[in-house]
Amino acid sequence: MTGTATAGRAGCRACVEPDNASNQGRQTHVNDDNRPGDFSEPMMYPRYTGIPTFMRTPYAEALDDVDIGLIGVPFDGGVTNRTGARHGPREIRNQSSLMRRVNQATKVAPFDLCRVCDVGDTMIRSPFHLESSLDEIERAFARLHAAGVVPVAAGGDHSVTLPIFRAIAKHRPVGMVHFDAHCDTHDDYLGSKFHHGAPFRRAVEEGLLDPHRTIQIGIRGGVADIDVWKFSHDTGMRVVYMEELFERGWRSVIEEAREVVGDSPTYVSFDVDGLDPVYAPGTGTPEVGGFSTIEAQLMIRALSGLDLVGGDVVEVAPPFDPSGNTALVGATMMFEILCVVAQARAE
Ligand SMILES: [Mn+2]
Repeated sequence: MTGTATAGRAGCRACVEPDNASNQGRQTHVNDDNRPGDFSEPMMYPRYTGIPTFMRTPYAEALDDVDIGLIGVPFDGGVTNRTGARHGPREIRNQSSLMRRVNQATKVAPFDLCRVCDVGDTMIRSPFHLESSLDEIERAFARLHAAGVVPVAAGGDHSVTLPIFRAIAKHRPVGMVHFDAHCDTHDDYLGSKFHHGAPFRRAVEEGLLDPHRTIQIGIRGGVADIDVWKFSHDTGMRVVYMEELFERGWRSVIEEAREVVGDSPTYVSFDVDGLDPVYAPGTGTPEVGGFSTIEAQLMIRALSGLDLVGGDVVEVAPPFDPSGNTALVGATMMFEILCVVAQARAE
């Protein structure tokens, strides 16, 4: 097995591995001897078998031996129009069985660099109460953060990134590379400060997100008010509208993104509606004229080397795409984010 992986995977002792007779008494260590028929870890099982954890990683209840936690946030109570993202984590888990161990393009092997586990879903006991749901999400991520576990999350709608920031950015604001069709810096809507169009306005107000270290890429779509994203511009966020990305190309834009976020802690938030709906129709607020899957992959890979402290893929709404393709795309973007976050975590 080739790759830049050097750390050697000690095995995730906290992890509960799916019961498999072939696994009894076997080490979880992955080495160069992997070959078909080697069932030494869940990722080597046939991909249509077993309990569908994220990317076939071991499921962990305890966090003692976890470096990166893949976590689901099944909540869409912040959606302003078409709900469905609460079903995202389950379908992303299902489609993520198609992920493999090594990123062919970058040679990064995230499961060798870090102990990566599926740490389950954030339990939301009061889903009909938006603000207390956000509190519950925050507590789940605070538990990860306290254990030194870096989160790579699957939403859920984009409102969930605010409580993630409340958990991981309390002591210092983070920068952000944000892929989306919308800036999500709107104000109150229908009497609520909290919804999936406003998380980053609230995050700046709460001192969790540094707007000068924030870049928003892929913004487009008709608007009710031409000044709808005024908050982003007024606070100094770098807003890259889709026309600019199209004209300049992904490489130039991502070089600028690296300059914007610099060397300090940075989060990657990937809303699948940033992609053109031909690639990701299963989302609540599709906008035509977006970037492609390969452009997204290249942009995420080009974040390698930044001080990445977490990431998410949000707004996968499986009911709008019964083919499962949007969830496959979401799982793939999650894998790409995992690869660059694992590089950062391993340093
Ligand atoms: Mn969004």
